[in-house]
Amino acid sequence: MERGVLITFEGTEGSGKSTQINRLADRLRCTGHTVRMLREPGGTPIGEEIRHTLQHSENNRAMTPETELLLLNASRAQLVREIIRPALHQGEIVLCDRFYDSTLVYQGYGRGLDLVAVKAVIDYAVGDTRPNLTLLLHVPLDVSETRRLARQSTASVQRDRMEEAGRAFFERVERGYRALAAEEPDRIKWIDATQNLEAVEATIGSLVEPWLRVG
Ligand code: Z5A
Repeated sequence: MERGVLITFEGTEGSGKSTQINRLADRLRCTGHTVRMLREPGGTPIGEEIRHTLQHSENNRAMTPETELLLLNASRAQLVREIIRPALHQGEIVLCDRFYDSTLVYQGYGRGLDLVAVKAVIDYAVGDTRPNLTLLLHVPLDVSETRRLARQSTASVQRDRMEEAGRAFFERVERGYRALAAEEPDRIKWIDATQNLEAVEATIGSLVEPWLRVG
């Protein structure tokens, strides 16, 4: 039986997912919880190789949406079995930077793949391993773009194929997130991530609190 908690973070680029996962993990560890931080695609040696293929490899320019869907879910199937299930079994709090909602919105709504087919692939990859809580950090597209450009100007950034889609793609992604949040309001919590870091952190803290069991 699984005793842990799986919390996933979703949202467009630059919405503050990594920042808030780090803050939450620090806070939870200070209060005695065992926390596992993961990211998708990736999170295992196999998954990180898939991530490189999907995002950074010079050989990925001809990748089709179907290949993208299958690679993302190959990475996910590995992550679920190698890390997430054992961690939940040990009673850990698993914080995952993106999970299958990203596939629904990016490959389903964004790339336009058939949502029934996308869901079938996801079901095969994750089985009954589902998030207990999903924190959807929302920023408007302009904010997302501004934060990405600011990062690009300060860091040595690798080319990322996933960022090469046009604005219409990201508008469809945004619509996808709105649709998912409306479909599953108990699991998916919509958070205004244009607030300052501390305000977003406080909102996240209050949403996570009911899921905490010291173990
Ligand atoms: N993808 C997919 O298509 N299908 C899937 O199934 C999965 C993924 C799982 C992964 O990208 C790509 O894969 C992603 C979707 C696709 N592509 N896109 N486009 P990634 O992992 O490389 O990156 P990301 O997930 O898009 O996140 P990110 O760009 O790293 O951003 P973030 O983690 O959400 O934000 P951050 O790094 O914490 O913050 C960004 C900046 O904003 C930083 O300078 C912060 O200091 C600043 N920030 C954060 N919060 C605030 C607030 N509240 N105020 C002001 N400034 C802030």
